[in-house]
Amino acid sequence: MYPIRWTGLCAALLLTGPSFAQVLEVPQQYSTISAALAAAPAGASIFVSAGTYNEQLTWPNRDGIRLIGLAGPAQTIVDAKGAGRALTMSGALSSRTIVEGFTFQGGALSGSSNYGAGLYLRASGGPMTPLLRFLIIKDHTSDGTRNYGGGLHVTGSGARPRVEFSLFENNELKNGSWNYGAGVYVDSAASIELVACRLENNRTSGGDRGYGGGFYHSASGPASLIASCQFIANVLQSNIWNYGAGARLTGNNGALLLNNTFVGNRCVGGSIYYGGNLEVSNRNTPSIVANNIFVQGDCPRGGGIAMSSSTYLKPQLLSNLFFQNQGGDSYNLSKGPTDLTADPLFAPNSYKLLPASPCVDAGTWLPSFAGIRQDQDRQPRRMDGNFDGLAGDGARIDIGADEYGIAELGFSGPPQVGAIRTLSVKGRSGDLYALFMDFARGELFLEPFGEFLLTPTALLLGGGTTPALSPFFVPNDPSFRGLRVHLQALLLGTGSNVTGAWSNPLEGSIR
Ligand SMILES: [Ca+2]
Ligand SMILES: [Ca+2]
Repeated sequence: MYPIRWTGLCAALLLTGPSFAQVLEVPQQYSTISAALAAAPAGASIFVSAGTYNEQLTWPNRDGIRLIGLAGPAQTIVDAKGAGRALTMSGALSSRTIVEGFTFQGGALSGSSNYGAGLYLRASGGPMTPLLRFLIIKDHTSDGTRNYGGGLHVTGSGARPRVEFSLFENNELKNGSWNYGAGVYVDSAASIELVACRLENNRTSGGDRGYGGGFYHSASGPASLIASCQFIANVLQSNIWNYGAGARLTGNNGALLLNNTFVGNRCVGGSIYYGGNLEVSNRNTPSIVANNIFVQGDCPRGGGIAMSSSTYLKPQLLSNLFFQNQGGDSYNLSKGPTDLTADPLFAPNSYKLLPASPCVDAGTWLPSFAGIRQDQDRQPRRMDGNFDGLAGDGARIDIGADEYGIAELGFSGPPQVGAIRTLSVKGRSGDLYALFMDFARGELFLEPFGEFLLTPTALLLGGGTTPALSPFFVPNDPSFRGLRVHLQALLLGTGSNVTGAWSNPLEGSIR
């Protein structure tokens, strides 16, 4: 075990210069998150300590505010307590606007037109492209005539939020003539990047239409990107039409549905039904459905994937895997020539791949896959999972939401001025590793190692052999607070082939 040189961090901070972002603290300086949001200038960071905040948040139309739950979503909870919606964002906000590390729960709407019981994002006066990450969005309910979006509703031309590493769970749309998108609803002018999220046990019940238990998008604008997500046990149980219990992709324009894992999504009851795991029906441009796992879906017309009419455009199907779908793997369309039928071999009690899975290094990579470079457990996509290096198939993307990998980087806690944290690097015993740090994110494919997610000017902090535990120290200077640091380790195999794999990247705001 070798120590990681923290002097590299000090030098880097001196060279780069800290950002001097203003920091507001809840509840130390502001007793409520709402008060801090109202007071925060553009570009400020709001650090929220662990606790339950019984509030309904309205975001100000000022760009670049970062709202960070310091202890993470399990301990930092915004509860609307059934009084209405949990979070409303309306205006023009860029990706410098960040919401990270919260649970949003307990939203409830019951009027005739219910748009987003949990979160509502509307573009107005410009693009709406905030970054939402490490969120739990659960237990929101909408009960009325039009129920559009239980967990999240995205609307307006120019709206394209990126939502990543977040859980949508147990959101419900009830009794509507229209129950669209119990987990996530995206309206026709808007789009979304939904990456490495999990949508589980979202459902519609009663009423006429249940469309999209996990996700619904009827698109006339840009293609949405849905990648590395899990759709698990979402249920449509409306009285007449149930289309796409896992997801429904419809409207004029197709979506990019890449590397997702669908398990056990079900259409229950009703009289007209299509697609347990997925219903797809686009008119002008087809959806691209590649590298997805569709297993154990249940619907009398296509438990795996279905089109509600054979006259719509057939999606482009590439390297998907089907297994044990009740009602058939496909309905109104045929599987693609590179699709597989096989047991995906999930690890016990998870949807991660075992090393012997037929999904490992078996996917198809297309240039249009930009933006899916991390999997469910934040490992980079395109890794050499079978460690056959340049002598074999190199770093190929896996099928499904999980990329199989053995390199893991961990932090004992968020970086803090004047504090020492412990970094852990895991690999096989005796693998060599090198650790890199940066102040920005990048994307660089390096065969045969896969995706490097820092920039070419990242600093080499040190290295050694795995497993390793090493200190990471931030100088005791408050001007470093709010600065974001990014770390990633490269694991180098010691076999005969030249090969290796990148770890998950770590990133955090210095507190
Ligand atoms: Ca791989
Ligand atoms: Ca993984």
